[in-house]
Amino acid sequence: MIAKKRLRAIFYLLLGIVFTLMITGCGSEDEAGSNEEQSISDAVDYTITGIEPGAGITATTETAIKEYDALKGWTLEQSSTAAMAAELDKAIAKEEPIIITGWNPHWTFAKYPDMKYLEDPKEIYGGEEIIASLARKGLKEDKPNAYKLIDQFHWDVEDMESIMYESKDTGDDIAEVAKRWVADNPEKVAAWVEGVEDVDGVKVTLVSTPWDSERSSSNVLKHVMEQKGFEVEITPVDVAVVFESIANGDGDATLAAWLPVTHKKFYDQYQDKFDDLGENLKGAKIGLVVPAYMDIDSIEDLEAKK
Ligand code: PBE
Repeated sequence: MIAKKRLRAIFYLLLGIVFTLMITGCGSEDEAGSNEEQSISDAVDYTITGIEPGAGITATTETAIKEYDALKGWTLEQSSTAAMAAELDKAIAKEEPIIITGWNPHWTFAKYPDMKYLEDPKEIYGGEEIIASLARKGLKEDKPNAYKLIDQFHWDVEDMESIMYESKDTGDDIAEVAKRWVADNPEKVAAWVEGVEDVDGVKVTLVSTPWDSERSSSNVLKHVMEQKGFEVEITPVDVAVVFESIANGDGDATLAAWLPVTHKKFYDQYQDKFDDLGENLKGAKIGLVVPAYMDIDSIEDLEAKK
């Protein structure tokens, strides 16, 4: 009787073991199978979702594709910042993989705090970027008060972001939000206008780029300058045209130069043809960015297209 019970127990134990082995065996085979089928590189079709062709980050990403073996055969899809944001929304909604050209300050990181920059061991995208102000040659002599104010303008990442986020949240135009920011930040503004005399309708052209970051800075400065009596026009153009027009004197100044990496090509090209007034913001950054749910950390974890 006892022997029979023991036999039955052993039988069920063995059955259990066989069954467990079958299940775990199948499971790991399945996983291995799906891993092989779809790498991240394959899943994104060896494509980086980019922005405008005229952006510095577009040129920098073309360089990255040339420099990294892991990016051989990859495509940078160029369209617009809005189209890229729409692709990102779609991918995140479905938890699908996507690789974008991303930067700070930008509202993406407020809307999706779980985004990460891919490590860039070759430092193609550099480390910390600054945003610099440039003035045309002769502005200092022609419009000394404008030059002084532009030279004294600088603020923090948080200031710029607060305008971008508020515009995104409320739907109010950045120009309008910038005006409110100026009213709400009298101490910062006071430091910029220190020693600047009031003028009577002196015209100033600020050349800028179409991104929210530069629309924020340019509109803030425009509003402060108008309070001092300047008449300010903001012209949003491609990065190449920003540098060209400051170099040839068509534009008076810009607050939109991302350095030392993002706009290096243009900076070097026109280097001695403008006054570099130094940074107006520290702590900017560019790179390849992915949602945190993607199991990847470095550009070198990607794979060349076969
Ligand atoms: N950006 C935002 C621009 C500069 C500001 C990083 C997209 C670029 O030229 O790449």
